[in-house]
Amino acid sequence: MTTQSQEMTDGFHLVIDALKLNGIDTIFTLPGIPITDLARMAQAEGMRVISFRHEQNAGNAAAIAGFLTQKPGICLTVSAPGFLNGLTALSNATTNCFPMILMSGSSEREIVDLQQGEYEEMDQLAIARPLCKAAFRVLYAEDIGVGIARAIRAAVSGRPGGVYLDLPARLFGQTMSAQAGKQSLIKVVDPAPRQIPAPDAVQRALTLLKGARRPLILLGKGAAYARADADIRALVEKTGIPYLPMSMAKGLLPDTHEQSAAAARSYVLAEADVVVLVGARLNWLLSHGKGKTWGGKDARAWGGQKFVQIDISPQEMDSNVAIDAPLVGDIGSCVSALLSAINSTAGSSWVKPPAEWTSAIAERKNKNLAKMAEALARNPTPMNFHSALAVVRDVIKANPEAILVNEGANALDFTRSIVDMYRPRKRLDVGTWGIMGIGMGFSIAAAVVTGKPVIAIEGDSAFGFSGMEVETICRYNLPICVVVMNNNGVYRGTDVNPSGGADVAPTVFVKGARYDMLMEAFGGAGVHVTTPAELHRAMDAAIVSGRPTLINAVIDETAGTESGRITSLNPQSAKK
Ligand code: FYN
Ligand code: ADP
Ligand code: MG
Repeated sequence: MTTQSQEMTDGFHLVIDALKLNGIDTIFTLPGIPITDLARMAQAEGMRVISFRHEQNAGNAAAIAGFLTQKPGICLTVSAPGFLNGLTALSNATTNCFPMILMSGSSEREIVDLQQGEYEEMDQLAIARPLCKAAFRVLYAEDIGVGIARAIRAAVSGRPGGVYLDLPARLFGQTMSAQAGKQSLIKVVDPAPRQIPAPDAVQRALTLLKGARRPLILLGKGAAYARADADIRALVEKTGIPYLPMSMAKGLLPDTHEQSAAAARSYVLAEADVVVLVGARLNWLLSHGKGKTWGGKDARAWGGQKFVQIDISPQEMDSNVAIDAPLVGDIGSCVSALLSAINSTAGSSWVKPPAEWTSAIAERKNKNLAKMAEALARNPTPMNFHSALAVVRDVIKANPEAILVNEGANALDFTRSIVDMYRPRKRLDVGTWGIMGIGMGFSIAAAVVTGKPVIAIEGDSAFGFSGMEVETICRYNLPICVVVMNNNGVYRGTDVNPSGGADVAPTVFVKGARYDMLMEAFGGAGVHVTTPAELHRAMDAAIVSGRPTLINAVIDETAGTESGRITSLNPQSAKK
């Protein structure tokens, strides 16, 4: 009997073996029917299994682990409700081009399909399909190897994204001979193949760039993901072209770099004549490449600039405005091809952009930097976003290896422009959707996969979406310092109920809430601060100790603005 069972394997083990064979060593999960034993056995087999309090946070963790490692992050959930909780994260990952695999257990197919009222009945595959890059189901143990190989390839090849893998409960117990099982597994060869750009496309881009008088390079999170850091820096420095980082591309070059045009954003977008997009899309965050932001005559008019777009997805081209020089391929290959072309055809004769352009940018930039320095130097009572974030800026400067997670409205927008980043992939935020709820999931995964300290700057509203995961942070004793920017509400804490009723206004929370005590409840360090000096001490202590810490930073409740810097997207009634 024993010898026979040693020769057998089952669905549980084949899933784990297939993941391990492909170098995947971590699972983000919340155990329950039918995947409890899968989580246990994965841990027994040496995988890191991080167990959360809500699947959406496990899903966000998997997504950002994918972004940080270029391997698909794995989120494992139970059926129907657990699956749905993970689905928001899967969909967000797909929108942001983060590679992840949501693996969910599912209930008995024949009952689900006849809608006979199964436990957690749901046609999960059909629901997931339109919300992710690819969706697969495995019915037989011998197909687990193929299923996982397909999921990995779909997640990381081409434009990365989210993949759903449906694992029916009955699959896990299926047995087969251990040897046949082993042979059924696939070690994926070259899961994210390089995509070399066509030489004529490189020449077209170079010709356009050479004719530019006011060129601009725009770096997006695709550029951060691609890990072509040295070549991207060389491209910027060799050409002398000013660059603008999208929020998660901050730090690809240090924000203090003299060619950074971040503090002259409005000026460069409106004035540039040739713009090179590197892993950034012309979506809402870039005003769709048109309108007044881009020097267009009215809200819908195109500006006069020409675009080079480097992207792995050919379909991204012309999505909003005409792309004059599409450069399709992986960013590493495209940037390196562009660099070689610059070096060989232009050689030492590469002409840097006219001083007229760079000095006009410097002038705008210095004006904004001076204005900012003034705002940061004030020390009002109560503390406001600026005085608190001046501290965060100094702490990041002293700890450039720390990862900054950031969500909220004002807490997001002020942090983005105040806190300089110095290293690639250190700033993780709400991304393409402006989603709230990524905070603790991103923080936990960042700490787990990088081992670096994490600082999460959270609006008090944003924190609420994933706040229960402070227990998870304590349970795994992670070096995460959460700073809750507590201004008593969404945007501000000052709204009043216009009807005069007893309920508070919909944007207002409990005044003077003590989020620090939430962390203390699970054995972490909770600190309540009301001044920049106290905040600085608490953050330094958190970094030195590496202990889970939550700092409740009391911010002037009148300090925020409606929707931060995107007020224009929040319709307001004209009827008062
Ligand atoms: C930038 N700026 C600076 C600096 N960096 N000034 C001084 N010092 C520094 N370091 C200037 C910059 O030139 C701009 O001024 C201004 O500050 C704002 O710059 P920012 O933040 O880079 O750009 P902006 O205009 O806010 O960009 C638009 C955006 C951004 C859509 C890309 O707002 C964004 O990423 N938003 C995400 C919002 C979101 O998802 N929210 C979650 C939902 S909240 P000028 O050049 O003078 O214009 C729900 O309510
Ligand atoms: P941001 O929000 O910072 O502007 P986006 O997420 O909108 O960035 O854009 C990222 C772009 O990068 C996407 O269009 C995606 O196809 C592209 N991309 C992601 N990874 C790579 C890669 N390795 N090579 C080329 N393009 C990539
Ligand atoms: Mg708030």
